[in-house]
Amino acid sequence: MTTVATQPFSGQKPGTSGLRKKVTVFQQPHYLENFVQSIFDALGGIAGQTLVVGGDGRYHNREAVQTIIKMAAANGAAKVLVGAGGILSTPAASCVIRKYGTFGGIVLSASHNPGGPDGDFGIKYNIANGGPAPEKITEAIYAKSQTITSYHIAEAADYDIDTLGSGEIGSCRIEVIDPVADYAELQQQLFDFDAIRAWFAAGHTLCFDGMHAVSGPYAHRILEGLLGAPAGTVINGTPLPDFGQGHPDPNPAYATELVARMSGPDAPDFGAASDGDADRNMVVGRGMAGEPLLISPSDSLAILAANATLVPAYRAGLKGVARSMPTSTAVDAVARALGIPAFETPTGWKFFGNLLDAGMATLCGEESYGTGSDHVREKDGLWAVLFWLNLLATTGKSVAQIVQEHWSRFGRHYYSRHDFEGIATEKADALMTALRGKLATLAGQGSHGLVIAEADDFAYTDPVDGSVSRQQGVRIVFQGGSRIVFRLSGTGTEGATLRVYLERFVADPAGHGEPTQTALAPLIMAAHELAGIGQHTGLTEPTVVT
Ligand code: VG1
Ligand code: CO
Repeated sequence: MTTVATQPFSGQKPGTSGLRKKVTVFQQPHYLENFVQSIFDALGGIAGQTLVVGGDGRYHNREAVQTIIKMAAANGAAKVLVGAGGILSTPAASCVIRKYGTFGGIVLSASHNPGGPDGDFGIKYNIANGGPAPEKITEAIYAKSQTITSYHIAEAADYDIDTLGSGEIGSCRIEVIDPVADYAELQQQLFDFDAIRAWFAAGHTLCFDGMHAVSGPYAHRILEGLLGAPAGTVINGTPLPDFGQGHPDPNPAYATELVARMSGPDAPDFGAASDGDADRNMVVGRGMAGEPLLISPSDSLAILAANATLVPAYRAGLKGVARSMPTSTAVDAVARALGIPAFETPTGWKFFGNLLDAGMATLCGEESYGTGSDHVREKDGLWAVLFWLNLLATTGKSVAQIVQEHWSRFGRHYYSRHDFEGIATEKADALMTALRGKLATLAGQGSHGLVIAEADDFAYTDPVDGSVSRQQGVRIVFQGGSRIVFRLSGTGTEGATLRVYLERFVADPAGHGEPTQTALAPLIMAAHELAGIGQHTGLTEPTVVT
């Protein structure tokens, strides 16, 4: 066990979901070590504790796992549970932390960001409830990283992380665990596996795209193994360190192979994709005239909430629902009908943890293809797919039928996100500052046939611990309930990304058949005008539309 002298690196500040930087940044000597020691120090040390470690298998994952287990040992941890091969999806890590009651866990992932030697790497800390560390802790980690002078590490040979079983580094027990088993067991307690098995046996079909990322092993074992879906149901199901040079972000822009397979008359009944660390989900049905039916994540959350009692785990009903502020208000309409509370939180899963722990919410979701429940404390991609499969199997309906019936009952919330990527940070900051500067004067103003009812900069007071998070996004609400939200991404590693979120509610089913971008056209124009996107960034069109 040695202590190594070091100096702080600037910028080790966790964003929306952990610390994300280029792989080359993490490869600098002491960079990862500094951050890991800062985590341990911010927690008041980890002597005698048990930690979970694993990641999404991206480039540099295995090296980072070795560093972390040696540092855990040198910092006096009693035990480290490591996913075999260094693999643990984000929801599986959450599951393992909870199931074994560990002190916490370290998840290595940059989620939907591309991987490989020139790609991104990331690290985040999850607390004992299995969820992302709250801001109080991430701020303490950052503070430690700025004053660090040394770290502890075992000078040991690399540990064999590919063989299940236990051994030790010094007096620290290292247990290499099956990364899928505990997660698969949990899912079987939640859903009606018999009904889903029967649905597949009756010839229904699914295409699940693992996008060469970490959901593959989970999807193979659960869908093709436990549920008897035919081989080939899971595509791109072997995790690769560079995700096959793809962008493991399950949305219409990047899940192009899935969208192609869901097109045409022979498309499977249901399609889904998951991201780098398997916490996101995109769900697709068979649409009309060979078009894929892309379900907006906000709608998916609302539909799962409205139908939750068809699933064994939620048969007794939901305690409440929660969504991030930019997520559409579709789920709020369901909550009103069910007579349960709906919470609006800042972007990022860490804000759901307290609501779930306190039993105030059962289902949570974000517009960024993230959905989850109180079964773990992370969003969970495959869980959402199993939830949909359970609904399809139990109702005997098609995806399109379920979606249409939902809109007829609750109205349709047209929704889209426009991203403007690669903006110089100063320009993006100037845009947000200018927008914030005029918020007070916006109410009553008109724009493209819309009248602004209210405008503010979203601040959140956690109803459980009273902590306050400010400047979480500018929201502009129009008369009639349409909304535009502006915020800057907190997960990127280069420049800034402006996210513009657009929502329009249409109650009358006669108005539910428009293409989304057409239905939102006046809002899109208003967004450009209000924020001066072109003047500030030089971009007249978004780089990604989801
Ligand atoms: C994005 C999404 C946010 C999500 C976060 C982490 O953050 O918008 O909803 O919680 O990614 O998801 P941002 O700050 O870039 O908008 V993941 O699957 O990347 O861990
Ligand atoms: Co993710």
